[in-house]
Amino acid sequence: MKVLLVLPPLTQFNTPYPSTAYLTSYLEKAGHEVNQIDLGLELILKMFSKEGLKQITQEVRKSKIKNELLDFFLDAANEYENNIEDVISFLQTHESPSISKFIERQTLPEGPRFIPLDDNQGGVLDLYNGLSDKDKAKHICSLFLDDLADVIRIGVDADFGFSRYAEKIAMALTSYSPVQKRLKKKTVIDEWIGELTRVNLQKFRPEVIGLSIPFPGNLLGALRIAETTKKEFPDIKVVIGGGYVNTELRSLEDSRIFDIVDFITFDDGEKPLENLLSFIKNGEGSLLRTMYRKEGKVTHVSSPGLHDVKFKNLDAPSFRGLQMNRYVSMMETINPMQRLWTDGRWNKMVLAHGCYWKKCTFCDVSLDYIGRYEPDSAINVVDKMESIIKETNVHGFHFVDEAAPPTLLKAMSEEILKRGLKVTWWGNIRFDPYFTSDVTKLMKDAGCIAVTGGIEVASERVLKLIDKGISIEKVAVVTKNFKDAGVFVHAYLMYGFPTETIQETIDSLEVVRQFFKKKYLSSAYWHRFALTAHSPVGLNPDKYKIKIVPEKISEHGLFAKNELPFVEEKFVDHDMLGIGLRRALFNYMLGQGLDMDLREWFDEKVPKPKVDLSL
Ligand code: B12
Ligand code: SF4
Repeated sequence: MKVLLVLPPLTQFNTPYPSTAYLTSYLEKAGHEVNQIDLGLELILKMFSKEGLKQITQEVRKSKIKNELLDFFLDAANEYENNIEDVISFLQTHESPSISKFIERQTLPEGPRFIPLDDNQGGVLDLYNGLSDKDKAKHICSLFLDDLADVIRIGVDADFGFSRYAEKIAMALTSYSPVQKRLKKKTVIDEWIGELTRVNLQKFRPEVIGLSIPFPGNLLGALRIAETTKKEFPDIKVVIGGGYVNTELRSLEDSRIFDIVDFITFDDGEKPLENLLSFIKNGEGSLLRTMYRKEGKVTHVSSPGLHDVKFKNLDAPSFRGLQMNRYVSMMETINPMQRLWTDGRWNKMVLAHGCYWKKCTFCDVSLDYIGRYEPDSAINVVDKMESIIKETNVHGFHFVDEAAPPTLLKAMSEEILKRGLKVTWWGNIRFDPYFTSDVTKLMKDAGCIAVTGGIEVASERVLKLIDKGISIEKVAVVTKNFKDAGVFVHAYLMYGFPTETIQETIDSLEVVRQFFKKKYLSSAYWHRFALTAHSPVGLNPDKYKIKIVPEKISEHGLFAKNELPFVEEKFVDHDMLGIGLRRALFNYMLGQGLDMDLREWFDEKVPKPKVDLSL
């Protein structure tokens, strides 16, 4: 069958997300004619073109919103329009005759996003001065786009973000009604998504369109594409799948989404989609984890005897059709670890299905994409890397595992070195004691440049409750090993875990301060704990002394279910810590304030740290 797989707006625009690449590779082998497109990238390139900015200018004028940035933008509209294509071309190719013009800072209009650079806020200018000319130009061009993104958010569409579209609507969406309402409203961005859908459907003429929805910030974009398809090309069948669907739509009762979507599949898409294509072609057949509307009711079918393909038997993902050289790199921050998310092109690839640890109590371990652990072999992995390089000509890899298995990383590094393969790579790990100084050095030699991983909390009591299987002392050793090997480390941190006290969060910050001071960490991010339905805490709330607050379900039935509202048995005002924690991290990442009393980061009174840790 003729299938068009689509990455809907908006995920990221420096490199493609890998879901359609995995599905393309599998379905092509099964004999289907498959094309894939990144509509997020197409949208961004349309928006950030001379024509696109002209339309943005008109919309801002029409909006009549009174705002200082919008006034600045309208005054400088010609300069924005005349420079935008030069900026985008430089961020795509990393080459431009205009590099020196950009860094002289006389060419591009400079809005509020340039203030930290002008005022040397947090030492940003000092860090900027240490960059190469190319990186300086990249930073300047990124700030130029950041100002434009603010203009679009304020003057055109509040739902716009570089890596998410209308994410807020998709959060804790128990009812479909807000989406239905939002679909009725059309901003210029929605018009563009519709137009790009039309153009691609006319070009590829598929019988089936598969929309990948990895994150909440892709839901509206995907449904806009679905709506346009159903309205203008009613014969094309619309299928959705992806991380958001796998996590949030499992308990779907509301059938209204089937006005614009024909089928939903859950978990790995290879086998369900293969079966669905033959079901669509023949009007009958067996289905795997597939939902559709039958006689007005949501029906979930999983025929007995059908199974997923073993992960190690899958071929390398195929990025064919996703033109790597059109992706746009951004360097909004100067932190070398943070820029990895938005700068450069990375072949995204999975080393193992699921997580080898699968125990953390806040994590969705009961879901297939975490709970079913199936690693690939080192030889297979490196074969796949070589095959992807041939296709994309990109030698950088982002391993998108939940927590890459340490033994496989070691074996893979040995295999890369044995074959003399020149690659750079990074990915998410668990701070496992297996990462000794020998292993981290080996990884570095094989091209590892950075790792990310969850420390979550730096309190031994809460770490036990989370069942992360690590201790602060061990994390200190592992992060030091990476740092000594020359590998950047980014830590995910969490505050507000049930029963966690303010003292424990403050103690965590003290540990984090010491880690930054020792340069064990290059960057970090503090998340507020969120209770999710498929995590051990969500499945067993009493054990964690919380009560889930029942939600009102609309008369049409439940739409999404993931994040759950809850109350703790003993109230703790975790929220008052958020701003101070983020303020501290922002400064630590710039190497500032590492010797300050950490209570100064907070507006409210907080206790002195009590943690006794000498690193
Ligand atoms: C790596 C990762 C990240 C990385 C990289 C993200 C990126 N842009 O590439 C980072 C750390 C940056 C990240 C950030 C976020 N992430 Co994340 N991330 C992941 C992770 C671990 C792997 C994603 C991946 O590449 N998988 C590999 C691909 C091949 O798998 P896949 O997309 O699931 O596709 C398969 C199936 O879903 C299905 N499928 C996919 N599309 C389609 C389409 C059709 C038609 C069909 C039939 C099937 C199908 O078939 C595919 C092949 O089997 C997943 C969890 C997981 N294990 O998947 C979470 C996950 C996707 N992330 C999640 C979230 C929430 C986020 C954030 C929003 C967090 C936040 N609050 O900021 C951000 C959003 C970032 C963004 N806009 O880019 C959630 C999404 C669930 C939800 N509630 O919607 C997940 C599921 C984890 C979780 N349980 O919390 N993430
Ligand atoms: S949080 Fe990470 S290490 Fe823990 S179970 Fe989930 S994926 Fe595995």
